[in-house]
Amino acid sequence: MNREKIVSLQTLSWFLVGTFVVSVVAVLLGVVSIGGIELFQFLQIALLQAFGLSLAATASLFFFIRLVWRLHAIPMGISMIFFSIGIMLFVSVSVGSLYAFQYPMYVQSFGPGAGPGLPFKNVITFFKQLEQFENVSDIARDPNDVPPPTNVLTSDPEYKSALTMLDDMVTNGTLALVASSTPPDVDGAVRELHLETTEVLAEIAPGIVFNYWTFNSTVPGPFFRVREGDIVKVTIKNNESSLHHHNVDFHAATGPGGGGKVSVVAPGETKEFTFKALNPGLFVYHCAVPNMAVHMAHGMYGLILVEPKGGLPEVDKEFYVMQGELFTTGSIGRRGLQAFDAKKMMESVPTYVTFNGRPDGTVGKMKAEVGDRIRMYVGNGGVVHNSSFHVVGEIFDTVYPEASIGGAIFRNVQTTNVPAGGATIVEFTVDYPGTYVLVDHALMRTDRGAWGTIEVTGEADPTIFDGDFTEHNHEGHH
Ligand SMILES: [Cu+2]
Repeated sequence: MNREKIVSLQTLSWFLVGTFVVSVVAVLLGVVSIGGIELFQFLQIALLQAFGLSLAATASLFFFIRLVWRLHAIPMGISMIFFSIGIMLFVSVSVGSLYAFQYPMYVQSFGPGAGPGLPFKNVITFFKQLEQFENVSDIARDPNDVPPPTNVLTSDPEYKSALTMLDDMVTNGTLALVASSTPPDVDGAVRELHLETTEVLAEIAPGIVFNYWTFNSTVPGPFFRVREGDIVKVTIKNNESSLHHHNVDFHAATGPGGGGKVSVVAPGETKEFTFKALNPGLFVYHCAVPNMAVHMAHGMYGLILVEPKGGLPEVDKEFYVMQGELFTTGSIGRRGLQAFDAKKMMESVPTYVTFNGRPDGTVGKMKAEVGDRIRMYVGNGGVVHNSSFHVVGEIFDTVYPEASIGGAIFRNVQTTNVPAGGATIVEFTVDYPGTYVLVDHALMRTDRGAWGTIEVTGEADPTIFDGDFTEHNHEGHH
């Protein structure tokens, strides 16, 4: 081995080490200059992984160069260069360059409107504006957050004063009997609904952060309640901090795009529109700005109940649960800031399936007493799976299939379908104390987060259920 060769080998090695060190510093400076320390903290796991991978790559390159040198096998090195060129050609020729400059790369869509991929510049903008996003401590909407029936809270001031007057008359004995809680139905009462679209940061689970897009900063958005024949006046505002346009499509509305066409709001903009609630039922509302699936898979969905004239039968408890899906770049349980993964969405493999925005979103929040009649308003934001909705240890004595009101009623149902972009209403009476677990009975999804609990307290009636509740180790791993 001659001296010149050894010198140039050393130079090459130092060059390799130098390149590695410079790249590490450049990446760190780049991250901090784009999104500050906050971005660095969010990305620390990914950065550590990238560091590990490039360390390994540098080391193997170091080894490889020395091997080639020792064996005096320059042609071997050249063949490796051609090997690399060949592989690159193979990968790039089939997908073309059109979708290479977006995130994720090469995701093409044949749907109407824009595809689910984002131009790289949007990704950079997101990182740059990271600190302006609101941090929401709990993204899950409380399942108890159901407004009372419309006849209790009529928006018409004349009805309110008339009801108060009648109530007073009953109290002071002027009037002996009056059904004060059910005013006659009015056609065309005006109901005002307020929506604010926001883009926020919140935890999917401890340490796992996602950029949710929401209606009123929870997932699902607020539960609205109107009555058949009402005039629904919708105000939609897009928060100034948003990076995207949003809108709302009410499945309860009859009109172009369910309101979607007239409600597209740029960041900071507010719009109004009205529709008449012609059909009773429980309806999904959602953002419909292209790419629609992308907006819904960030959390932009909710439910509106159009009560039939005369209302629904009275119950003791009403709960609001909505299934949804999250697609993150990291696999399930991976910590740190998780970017939305359009590729997983296109391939229909959600990372998380949720009840109310996150795994555990409804766990421990729904409570009832033995004897309570429960009604659950259950919706599904999709964007992939229908839900096989089931409450373990209960039977739905009444189901409004597909949330149809005025049509067939199903009796004594174990598991009911909640289509993506649809809903159901189930009713049952809790007869025995305990924790009742609600699931999507396509049970793989339970492990991805699709479950919740209703805790029932009260007297146990052994004629309904009896058994030995002593705990055993039944983990099943042995
Ligand atoms: Cu949107």
